[in-house]
Amino acid sequence: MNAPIGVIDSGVGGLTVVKEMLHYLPNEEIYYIGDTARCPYGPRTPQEVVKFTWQMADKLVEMGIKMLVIACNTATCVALESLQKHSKIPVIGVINAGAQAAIKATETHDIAVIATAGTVKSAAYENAIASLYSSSNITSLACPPLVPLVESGEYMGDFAFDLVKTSLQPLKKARFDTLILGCTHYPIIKDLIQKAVGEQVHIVSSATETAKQTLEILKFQGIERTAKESPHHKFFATGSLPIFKEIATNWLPLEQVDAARVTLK
Ligand code: I24
Ligand code: DGL
Repeated sequence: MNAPIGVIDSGVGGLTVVKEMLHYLPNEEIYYIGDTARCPYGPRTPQEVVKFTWQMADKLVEMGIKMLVIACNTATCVALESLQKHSKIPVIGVINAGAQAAIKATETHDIAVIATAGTVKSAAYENAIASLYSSSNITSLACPPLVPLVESGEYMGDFAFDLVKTSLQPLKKARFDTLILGCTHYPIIKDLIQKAVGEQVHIVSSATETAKQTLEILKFQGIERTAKESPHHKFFATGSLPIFKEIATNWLPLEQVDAARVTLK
């Protein structure tokens, strides 16, 4: 089936999921919406995030997608269930894939999750992990400074490492052998996070796991793209296009990024 896969996010962070999808599903076509005008979702109320997420999903369904991937952790927490319930197409989010991979990776069943305030408050990772293995010991930590750190572009030097160390300080008291990166932006600073928690900790990126799960679902449903011509991905943003295009071009292994402005209502 040659229809595109829809991917939605609060802004540009979901491009970490797109990058993994380009790797694991190179023949699939992707339509992406980033709600850059209203980003970040992390500090918003669940009601707002549900409304915005539905608006993006509706827009992509109108464009004819065959499956929807919610790349934003914060949006997945509050909107996945209702979208799954009311959509005719398969809908997945980043939480379950991350939770499953953590259960596979852990040897002690002690798992830590770092995420935005919204994601931690929803307890979505705890619930997902507990539903897979009920006696897991889970520690969740909100790290509000880390999204702005990545978005500042200054995530390479000593300042960045100090900020990561300070943000993760509360984990020092916790016992865990596996850490889930429960936010779109964290894979970009994975090396700093690994250094801060120690090399012995398994780090699970929800972005990678979601791309792999997308492939499984396409296969299971028999809706993989069969067209031979290379896919033409389309990107949409609610905010500034030049900034969006610059980040996407810089991040994704694509010659051209076809990006347009979209309004949501
Ligand atoms: N990374 C992110 N967001 C930004 C940024 C960045 N600016 C530099 N880098 N800006 O997220 C968000 C601000 N909005 C304003 C409105 O329009 C859209 C952007 C993480 C990127 C995930 C792929 C640093 C940077 C980059 C390219 C790739 C990776 C990266 F420029 F971290
Ligand atoms: N995309 C969000 C997430 O994965 C991070 C940025 C935001 O707060 O909107 O939770």
